[in-house]
Amino acid sequence: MRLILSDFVLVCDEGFGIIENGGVCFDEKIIAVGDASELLAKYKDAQVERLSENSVLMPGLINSHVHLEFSANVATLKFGDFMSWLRSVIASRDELQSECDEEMIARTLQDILKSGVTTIGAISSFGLDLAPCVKSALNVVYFVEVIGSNPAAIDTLFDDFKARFYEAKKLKSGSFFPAISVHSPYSTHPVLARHALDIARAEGVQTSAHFMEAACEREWLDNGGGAMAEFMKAFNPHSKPMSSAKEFLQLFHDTKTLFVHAVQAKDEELDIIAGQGGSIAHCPRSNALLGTHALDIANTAKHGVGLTLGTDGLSSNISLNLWDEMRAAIFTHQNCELEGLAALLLKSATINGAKALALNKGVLSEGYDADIIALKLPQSPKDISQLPLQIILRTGKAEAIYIGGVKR
Ligand code: MCF
Ligand code: FE
Repeated sequence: MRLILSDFVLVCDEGFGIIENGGVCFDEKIIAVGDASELLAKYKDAQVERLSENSVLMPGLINSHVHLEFSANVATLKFGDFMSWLRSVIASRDELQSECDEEMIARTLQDILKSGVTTIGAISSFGLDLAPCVKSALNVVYFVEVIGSNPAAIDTLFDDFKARFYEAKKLKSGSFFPAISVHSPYSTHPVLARHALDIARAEGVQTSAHFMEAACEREWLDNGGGAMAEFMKAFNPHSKPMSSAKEFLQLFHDTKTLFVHAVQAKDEELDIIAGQGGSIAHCPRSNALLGTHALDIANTAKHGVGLTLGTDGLSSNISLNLWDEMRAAIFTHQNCELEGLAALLLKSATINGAKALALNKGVLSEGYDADIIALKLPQSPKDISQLPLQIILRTGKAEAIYIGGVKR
């Protein structure tokens, strides 16, 4: 049993409690959180460590959406416009895949861990990331991707998906959770999506989908027009949207799905997501680099949709550091009140991420998994109400990391 004491403890519960001169007592689970002197008096057998000045303890961060298999991208993919990006992905997917090996993914996972992220939601398109994810100290919710729109190829695509999913299922553990991702409404045939989601419900695994990422996706699904239509019609002049946005969401009934991006989602679609108990993965830097719009985070909150935070892959980002992502979000959402925004971002990266991924994590409270990070600020803010903001502005890595109570 360890007892760690710090200047500040960020509980990351619903009320976003902050304890000054606090501590956390834990083994593999959290035993108690509270005032330092009270914990010292109560847990006399604990191995005690007092962190240095300006220290913060908080739950390990959760990056709810990342694509590790695209980690070789630096300047191969075209940024700035969603359709140009998509074309460049299709042109360079094989090249990027061949440049990325298990070693690169293992290194990427290690960097993610050192930043203070203890859990990721990883989209797996090919299965290249399976072994490194299983071996990693990180908790990984491993979303096996199903994708493909050609009706004639549904059986083959489904067989390939099933092979990847059941391979992952064999490796399920206390830190590796197989899950299912339906790529998107424009890329995945609804029959294929339905089959995959039947497996998700039968196996009781988490689900995710890219949804309403770009204005051209909106236009294509709503009326079969726009820049995405031009792209689709180059393959097949008779192509039509495979489902409406609403029909796509309805495929996810009886699942609590993590919908990624959703910057173009309409109010009624947010209501459907909220009604299903789903969440949104917000990836602000990906949205900026692919020329889509900033998510209206006040509106998602108004509709009762839980907000989580993701970096997306290096396919649409310059780092997989979730602190960088939070800082970018601070500069993106200039219409939000700053201190409230900082607290919302930290909740998105902890409690909300854990809820969306159905994990007993993300909060420093009795009974939760002891996934804990220690941070060190250059200076403590004079006014404690600025602490969440200062943490986001000043942190790039964790000083110490515990996963399931084990120091990493
Ligand atoms: O989230 C970003 C942008 N939107 C969609 N897909 C991806 C993103 N980053 C990587 N992807 C992958 C996706 O998983 O790129 C492929 C899929 O395998 C795009 S579809 C040809
Ligand atoms: Fe993505």
